Amino acid sequence: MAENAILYGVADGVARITLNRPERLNSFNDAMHAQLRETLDRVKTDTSVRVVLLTGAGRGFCAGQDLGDRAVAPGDAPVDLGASIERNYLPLILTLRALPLPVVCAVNGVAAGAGANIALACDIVVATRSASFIQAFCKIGLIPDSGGTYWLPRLAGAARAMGLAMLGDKVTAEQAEAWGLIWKCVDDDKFAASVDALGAQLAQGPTKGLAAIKQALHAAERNTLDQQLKLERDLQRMLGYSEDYREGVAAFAGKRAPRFTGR
Ligand code: T3D
Repeated sequence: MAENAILYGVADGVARITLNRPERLNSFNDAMHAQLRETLDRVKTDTSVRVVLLTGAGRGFCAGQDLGDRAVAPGDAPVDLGASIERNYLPLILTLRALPLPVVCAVNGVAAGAGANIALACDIVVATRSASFIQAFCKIGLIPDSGGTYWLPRLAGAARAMGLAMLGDKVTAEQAEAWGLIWKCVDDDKFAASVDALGAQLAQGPTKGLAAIKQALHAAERNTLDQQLKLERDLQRMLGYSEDYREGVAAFAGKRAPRFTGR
């Protein structure tokens, strides 16, 4: 592949993945999707990785699909967008959700279209105060994809979901935080340090426990109370056997900070 559309590096347990097509606001073409898939496959097999950090290069996070690859005009032959979703966006979202690791999205600028919803698919979303979120789909006659119709009503409520999806208004990072779409927004000059600190905190955390939290909270979206209580029992049983649980209790008793190893 000619361009390095994805930058990747692992340091101190943090795998940093950077969408790298800044001149197109990191919008996705097929090559970038393929590189991201390969990168996530590497993450899955690298046992040193304890947290994934997804961000964008330049002034934007991601503007969704590269519309330069969709150069259609009235009267042209129809295109099958379902094939694109099936091949690229659908597996990407499912992969991010299924990774047994915390996935942090550091939204460094505008997140539009699928870019906004890829961010919302991550476990913890931190945005720089000047960032924004735009459900741009309605402006080109489409629906929010990449889980947009799933996240928006769950995170922001039905009324805001409908307004956001039908109007495509820009939501500031502050508003996104106030509406519960994201974890928090951070002043631009403190953003990099804050993201690094968050990555370090999660990378030093009890990795199995964090993965179980992710699994349980996602399962709660479809489970009955009875099913959820049983899942909590099963996960707690599994975690009770972990080295990190023993370390956590010993650290508490010893009045010291725990040294979790992820085992
Ligand atoms: O097709 C399928 O596979 C189905 C799946 C679809 C998923 C989707 O994501 S559909 C939605 C696609 N995305 C959009 O509709 C967003 C389009 N972009 C924008 O609305 C605006 O660019 C932004 C609101 C995101 C940012 O606006 P602004 O004013 O800050 O920047 P800009 O000037 O519009 O963009 C800067 C450059 O990036 C510009 O290039 P230029 O003129 O400097 O050469 C612009 O054309 C380019 N760019 C921005 N977004 C895209 C893009 N180029 C290609 N595709 C884009 N999505």
